[in-house]
Amino acid sequence: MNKLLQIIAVCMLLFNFGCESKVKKGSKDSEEKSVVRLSDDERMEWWRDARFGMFIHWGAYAIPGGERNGEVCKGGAEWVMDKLDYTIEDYEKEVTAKFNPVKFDADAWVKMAQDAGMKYIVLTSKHHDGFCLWDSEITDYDVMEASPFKRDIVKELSEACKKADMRFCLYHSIVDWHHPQAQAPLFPNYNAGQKDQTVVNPEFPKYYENYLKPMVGELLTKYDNVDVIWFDGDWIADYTTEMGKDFYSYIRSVKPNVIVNNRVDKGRNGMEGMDKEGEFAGDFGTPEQEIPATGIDSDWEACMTMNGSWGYKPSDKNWKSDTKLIQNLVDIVSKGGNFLLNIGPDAQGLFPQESIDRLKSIGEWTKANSEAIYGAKASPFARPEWGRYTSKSGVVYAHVFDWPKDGRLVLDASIKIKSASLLSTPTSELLVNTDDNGVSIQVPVSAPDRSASVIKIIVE
Ligand code: FHN
Repeated sequence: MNKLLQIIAVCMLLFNFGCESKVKKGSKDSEEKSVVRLSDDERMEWWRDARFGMFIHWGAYAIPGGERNGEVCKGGAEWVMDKLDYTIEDYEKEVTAKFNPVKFDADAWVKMAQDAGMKYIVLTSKHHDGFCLWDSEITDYDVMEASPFKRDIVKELSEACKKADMRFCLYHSIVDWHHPQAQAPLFPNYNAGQKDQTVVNPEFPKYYENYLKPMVGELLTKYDNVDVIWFDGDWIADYTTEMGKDFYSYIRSVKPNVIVNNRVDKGRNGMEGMDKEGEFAGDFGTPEQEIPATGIDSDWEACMTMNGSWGYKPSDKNWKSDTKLIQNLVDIVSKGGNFLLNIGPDAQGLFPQESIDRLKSIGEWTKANSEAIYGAKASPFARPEWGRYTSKSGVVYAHVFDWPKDGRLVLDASIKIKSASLLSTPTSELLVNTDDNGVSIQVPVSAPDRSASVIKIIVE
């Protein structure tokens, strides 16, 4: 009997049964080993097709909403710590220690993004105030230890995205006003390092190596569906191009197919969106609150607020109209970019009603016109006076913002039209006229859509 047991034991060892080092099917180890390193074009493919994403600026700064003792801060409310002169201790006590957004519902957020036609969500895991929205092993200044909320927000949103087949991405600030080795000692002007590039914290390299870098590693391993890391705060002199390049290759070594924005390095000219000439790390440019005048022959994403603030700021009533936001989306796609539209949820975890209303009407438009946006490319034709063109192979989409009063839509003469129809009613073909004055399409008297009516043109 003993002999039989010995033989079984030897066999088990030989065939690795029950051996701990064996990679179990479906385990994390096996996933890591089976990751195929995609080419850059393959890696960027989903992002290029997606065209439209939701930026979410959320943190404890939603509590003051840009106001302190009756004073309203200028600009974004997420800057309140710097703008309204909180000491670190005051901010911890008056802001983060009160963060308890009990109405936060990750599934509801994802649904609103999805209904609006957005294909990815970028959540602020840490903004410049340094407060972390996940359960971190690296710091106590997180939602679990420093706030009464004690729910891992990154985890809840990551899981909600997984369930809904929504791409999940994280914004992460290089600047940190709370960490003593970053810029914190500069109270009351935490942002001094942006204006004066001689202002540095000599300890910053330690913050980079022992805090910032492992933190992003933690996010990438703890939440396995992070598809983009969106950096910000690259402008301080403490952060160097060597760090940027090291950071980029570290991130790709942890997760080979993740996409990283250009603010991981120091390629931008000041606060400009696109990189200057040179060798810089990063996969896409980041124009902010602006749309480039013309198309750009590289990947880019314009991020924009709906009012003037990234973080929740109830005093800011300067909301862009739904038409403006829809036309911005079209404008951006017609120039080959992506649109990352921001929401600043309130201190309870709810989207502002003004944002909800806009998301709803954007969603109605994207649903009806999805074909002309997702996977669409920049137009090869000059920008028409009445709107924009987007294109796909063999098709040009005319997005008409200003509907012609005479019922005659004049097109670029170089478009060789096979047929044209309204995207909303594809069965009724529109009459095409080609004469000495160029090419035009006969359109109905009134615009089918008040924001942008789309005409699908099959080309030769
Ligand atoms: O300072 C931030 C700002 O608060 C916000 O996060 C935007 C989003 O792109 N970026 C910074 C300024 O460039």
